[in-house]
Amino acid sequence: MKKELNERRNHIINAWILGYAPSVEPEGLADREIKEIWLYATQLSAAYKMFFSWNQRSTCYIYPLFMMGIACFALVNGCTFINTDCTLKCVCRNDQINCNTNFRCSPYAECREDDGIRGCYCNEGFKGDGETCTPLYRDCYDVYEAGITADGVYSILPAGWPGEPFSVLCNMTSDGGGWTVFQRRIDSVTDFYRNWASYKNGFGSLESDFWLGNEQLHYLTKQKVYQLRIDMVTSQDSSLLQTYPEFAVGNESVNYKMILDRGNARTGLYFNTGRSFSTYDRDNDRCSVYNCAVQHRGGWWYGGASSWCHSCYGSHCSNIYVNGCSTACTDSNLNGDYNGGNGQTIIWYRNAAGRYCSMKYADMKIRPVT
Ligand SMILES: [Ca+2]
Repeated sequence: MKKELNERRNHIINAWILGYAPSVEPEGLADREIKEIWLYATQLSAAYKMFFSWNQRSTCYIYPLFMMGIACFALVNGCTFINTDCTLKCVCRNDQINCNTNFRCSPYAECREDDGIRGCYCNEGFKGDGETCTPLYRDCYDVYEAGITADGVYSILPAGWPGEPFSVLCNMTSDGGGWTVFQRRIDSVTDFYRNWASYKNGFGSLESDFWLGNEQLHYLTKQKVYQLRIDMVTSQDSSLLQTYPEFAVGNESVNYKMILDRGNARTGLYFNTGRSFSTYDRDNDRCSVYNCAVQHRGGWWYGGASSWCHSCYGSHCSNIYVNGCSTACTDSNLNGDYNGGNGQTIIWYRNAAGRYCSMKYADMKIRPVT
């Protein structure tokens, strides 16, 4: 019995040494030990083939050992090898091979051959050994600083962010680039009349309309001092630009309160500064009569001067109806209905004389103050 076992074992091992795994499980392998050897040899054979060629251009060398009936590779100089699909990594220490069959590439890495060496290589924008990859960038400005100057979607990980890296849209063209875009309106496809959780975590598509998420915005803006830039196009095709020297968003416990240095601008967000965020299911505005997010059809930092929030919101408040886009809680709301009616559309405060209504394009973006 012992002799027979050894013969089977040698058959398997010899097949493996020749560079191929026995493709069909040999008959009569009821014995648990032999079966394990076969499985092991199958797993290692791909690695063997690769390392045969690798060996020719490396100071490391390999040779088969037979220890306790199990064939293994030995490498010197602490070399490692990884099999074809990067599911097996073997390391040599003290002439002993230790193989990790649980080895896997990071979700942010690719299994490939690079310069003749197979392994896990972190995706662009990540760094690490391939098994663990962490993002290089905390915001789009980091991406820009790394020499990547094409507009597009990149993966970032803001400092302290508790979750996985997430994708952001980077604007690399406006005023030199490096802007992390957190809001955009292009068309009416995406509904912005959403609840608290939706605004908290973000919604929409980075390819078109979206809100990045209040959580993301909070973690982003607490990293550094950020400036805010808003580009818009009115329904009459006029381009508008508004910048603010400082912008930040608090955490959820303060209802994502917006902190803004309004600079000299008495337009746009002037009266929204310092206000909490509200949605139709979370009323944090200063109006006791109704929920401004319901009135204005979108999550926003509602609030204004103390005289705002008119209890007579409706047909009798002609004094607050300006330019056909009446509003009761806010001078500006870029998250209103794309094609909304009075008070419910995308509004931007222009000056004492009125507002821009039904903006056809808007985006909001931040960049560190340097
Ligand atoms: Ca209210």
